Amino acid sequence: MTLELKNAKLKKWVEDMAELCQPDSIYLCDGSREEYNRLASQMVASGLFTPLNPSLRPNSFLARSTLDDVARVEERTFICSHRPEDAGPTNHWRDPKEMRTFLSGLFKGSMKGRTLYIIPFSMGPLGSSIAQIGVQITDSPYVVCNMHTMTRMGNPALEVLSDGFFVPCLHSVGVPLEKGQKDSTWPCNPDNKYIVQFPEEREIWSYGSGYGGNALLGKKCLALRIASVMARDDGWMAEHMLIMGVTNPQGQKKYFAAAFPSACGKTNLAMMTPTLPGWKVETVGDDIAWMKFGKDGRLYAINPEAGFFGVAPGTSLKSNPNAMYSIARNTIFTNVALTPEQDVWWEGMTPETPPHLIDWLNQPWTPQSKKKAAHPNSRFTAPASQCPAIDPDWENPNGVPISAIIFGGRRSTVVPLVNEAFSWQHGTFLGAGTTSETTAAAAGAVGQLRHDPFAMLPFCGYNMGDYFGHWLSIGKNANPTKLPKIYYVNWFRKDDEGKFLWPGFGENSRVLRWIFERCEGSGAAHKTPIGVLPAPGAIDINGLNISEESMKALFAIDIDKWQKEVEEMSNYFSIFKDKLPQGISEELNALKARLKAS
Ligand code: SAT
Ligand code: MN
Repeated sequence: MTLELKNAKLKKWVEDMAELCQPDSIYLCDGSREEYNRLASQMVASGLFTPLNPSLRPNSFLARSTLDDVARVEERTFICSHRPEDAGPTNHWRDPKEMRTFLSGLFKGSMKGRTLYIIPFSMGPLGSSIAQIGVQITDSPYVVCNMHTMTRMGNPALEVLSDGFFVPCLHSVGVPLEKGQKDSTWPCNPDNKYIVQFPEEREIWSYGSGYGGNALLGKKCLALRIASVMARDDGWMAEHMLIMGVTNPQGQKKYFAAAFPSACGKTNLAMMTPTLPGWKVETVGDDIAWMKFGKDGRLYAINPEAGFFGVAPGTSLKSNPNAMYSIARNTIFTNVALTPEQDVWWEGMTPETPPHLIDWLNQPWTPQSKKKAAHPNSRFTAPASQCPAIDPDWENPNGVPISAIIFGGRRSTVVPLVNEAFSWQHGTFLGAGTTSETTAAAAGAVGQLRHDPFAMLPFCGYNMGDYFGHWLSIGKNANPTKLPKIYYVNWFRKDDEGKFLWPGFGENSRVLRWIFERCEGSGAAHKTPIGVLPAPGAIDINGLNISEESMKALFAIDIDKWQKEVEEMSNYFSIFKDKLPQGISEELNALKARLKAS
């Protein structure tokens, strides 16, 4: 092999992995447009990419996966820390030595008949002191093209790497090809999926899946699971959060970061078109935030990604016009439906359902069909730079200063529209107590209530109890006046008939406005047992067709239900045993006492 790799560790790793995986050829990605086009043409030829109508959606493609490779697989995701207690009760742990031996067996010869692609990539603006370099080895050209959009990759990343540190990310779809064996259009190995993180070694091995967070290893595996461990060790934060700039009619601007579980509307919130006159929202990121303290003592965030890997269903010109413009060209769609005009379609995209489609499984479809035309977790991969609402500072290597952190989930009952934490410690408790109804972003049942602390349940690379502790220590070591204020929101509360009480989408600007005002020291509020809620009338509902009764219901605090909630929470927290930090127990007890006294 005569690869020009001046980083000795990289050269050795590539050589070792090539020897293990036995690919037919090896290719070092340069990150160029030409390279993307070439691989896309190859995938068109292989049948994996269907080119879309260039006059409707230039330079865009549809990919279809198989039925058994449509989402992240949390059951097959492992944290292989040296000690099981460092993975903690919310992760699947395996002994790193045993796992390495096992994986080496799986990967042996796994790339036979395929090309091994080397993708050097930067998570974060090239050269930013907050960014990290990874190198992914993969045998999937689909992954390479997605990484082109989702990261800054190829020669520029290799230059930044120089002879420095990188996170090795090994990926194979797990389908070696014997001589003459015909490839399937979406090769994967559904019975042998392994998404494996070695946190201490900062290493990732992923086998058997070609989909999303299982295969684009810069995203959940590096930017969250591995980065959360780096952040713990080095005093920063790697979070499952969107980052947005909010400007008021006077032209003042603040940045918020917000954590919601997968498929709970982070992309919609990050790109929102406010209905409140004169307010503006700009997008820094829609999924992940890395935050470090600046010299001025404030917390600064970067978006480590360069693209959006967003949920397609429900996205429309009405719900999220900025997303629709972002995906107007240069976009890879995965598992959506195809129209007779060779454009894409999904449930909720247009007011009217087209009479004839080809569904995501490549079958003819009509509105009479029982199944959905697009898979509920179908996705678009689009360059962030194409978003009309992209923030001018989205690639600022120093990040943007964060004034508020927002948590939320899908809760049809109990949890009010918005709630402000009394303090950083109380806010940490609110984050730790995040619960949400499950979505199609992960394999498994949909709509079941589960604890998802900080929306990080599937993404925390270490013991979640220690992660709570890390949040508390961030607060203890900071100047409290410089720390972001913390909020908990719930757009999804329903009335007794099961109808959403709050219109959501652009109307959420009304809640953002209150948060903005609170950060300024204004915004009327009153203390309740669960936190600081807007005073009646403090949320601007001018021009909104909502009854007073609904507004009351949105903020109702049912003490009995909260007492049950607390009981349930304390059961949940008991799984962390002695890893549950004192700050969290203190807040739990304080909440109990406040509820009792009310
Ligand atoms: O498939 S991904 O993990 O990238 C998307 C998500 O679940 O948030
Ligand atoms: Mn996500």
